[in-house]
Amino acid sequence: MTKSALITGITGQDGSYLAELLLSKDYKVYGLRRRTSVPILENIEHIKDEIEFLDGDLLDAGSLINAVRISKPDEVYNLAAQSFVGTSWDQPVTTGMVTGIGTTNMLEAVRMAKPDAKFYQASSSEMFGKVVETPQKETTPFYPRSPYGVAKVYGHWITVNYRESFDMFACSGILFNHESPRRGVEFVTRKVTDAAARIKLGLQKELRMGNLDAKRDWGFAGDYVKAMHLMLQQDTPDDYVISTGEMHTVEELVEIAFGHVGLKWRDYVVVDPKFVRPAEVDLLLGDCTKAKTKLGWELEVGFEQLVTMMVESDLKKLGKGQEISSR
Ligand code: NAP
Ligand code: F7E
Repeated sequence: MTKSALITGITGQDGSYLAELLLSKDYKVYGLRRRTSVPILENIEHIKDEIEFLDGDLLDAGSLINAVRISKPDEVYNLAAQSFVGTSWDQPVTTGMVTGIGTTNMLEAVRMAKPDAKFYQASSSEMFGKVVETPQKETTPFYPRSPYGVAKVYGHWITVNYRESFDMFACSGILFNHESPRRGVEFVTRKVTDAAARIKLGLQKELRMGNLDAKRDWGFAGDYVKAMHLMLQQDTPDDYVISTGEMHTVEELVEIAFGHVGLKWRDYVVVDPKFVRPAEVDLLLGDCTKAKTKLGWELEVGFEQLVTMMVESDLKKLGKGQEISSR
């Protein structure tokens, strides 16, 4: 029988890859979409006719109950969030409400309208923040370093709590940074690949950056959404770290992106205190042994391949005159 899934955050990077994956598996896909003055459909333009959109917002509990009632989903993927760490210092309350309390609103909607639906929560490696051990795994204590990280810790524990309180099939995927050509341009990978392409094409002169020493474990979003789906195909709910197990600095990222278009990054990159965060997460490195062993999850795209894929995509978009507003 055809399964159905409700995805919140369908217009975002992960929502678009997950929708593609589920459609390829013959799911009926419902997407929760909030009202915007102009439609934000760039990431899902190619599949929008195959998705049934439901209006709603994580801050509006009634709209979520309604969406679950209409879709009667077998699986719910809660991907919606205020997901940019930088903005979480400028809008800590919104971030706490959407990224934290929004998770409770979604869990309550499922509990009331379709309690046997399997639930996925988009937890984050940002919960490890100022890391207390390396590499980080499912048992590593949390030490969030931003309002975003704090909100995600809340979302994580409320998901665990609903699993334990109401016997719901609720899983948290603790995903490390994952990127793609569909990544928002404010995140460091896409900011760099977009700038390398613009500078190459003569559309930009320099790139202003924050901390080049930060280290991250970066993977490809297309690989990571497969792990989300696998978590909900298990017999019992659990939490899993999803990562590559490889760490690179922001400087290495810049070097690969600029090198790919034949430019020396030092000629263009300027460190600007404006992009240095009030509290930094210096390094993140995940141990995903549990996901590999229990889910049989495997990575396909490596770091260099990811960065060059993104630069190529940006060159193509800009070459076609598809301008992305500068930050
Ligand atoms: P993203 O591209 O920023 O997408 C976020 C989505 O949430 C968008 O569809 C956005 O809709 C929606 N949204 C925001 N506020 C909402 C609200 N109040 N009500 C309903 N929808 C709302 O994020 P992503 O990279 O795909 O990440 C997906 C999830 O995984 C997020 O929860 C993120 O925090 C988490 N995560 C991401 C990573 C990563 O490296 N990408 C790692 C770990 C965890 P609009 O289009 O209308 O803005
Ligand atoms: O920063 C440093 C910055 O904004 C990565 C989100 O998806 O992954 C993401 O959060 C690093 C940080 O991602 C610039 O200081 C230097 O150390 O790309 P980012 P993030 O903060 O790691 C986690 C797992 C999530 O859950 C989040 O939703 O890069 N950095 N210079 C810079 N970062 C940005 N954005 N811009 C700079 O100019």
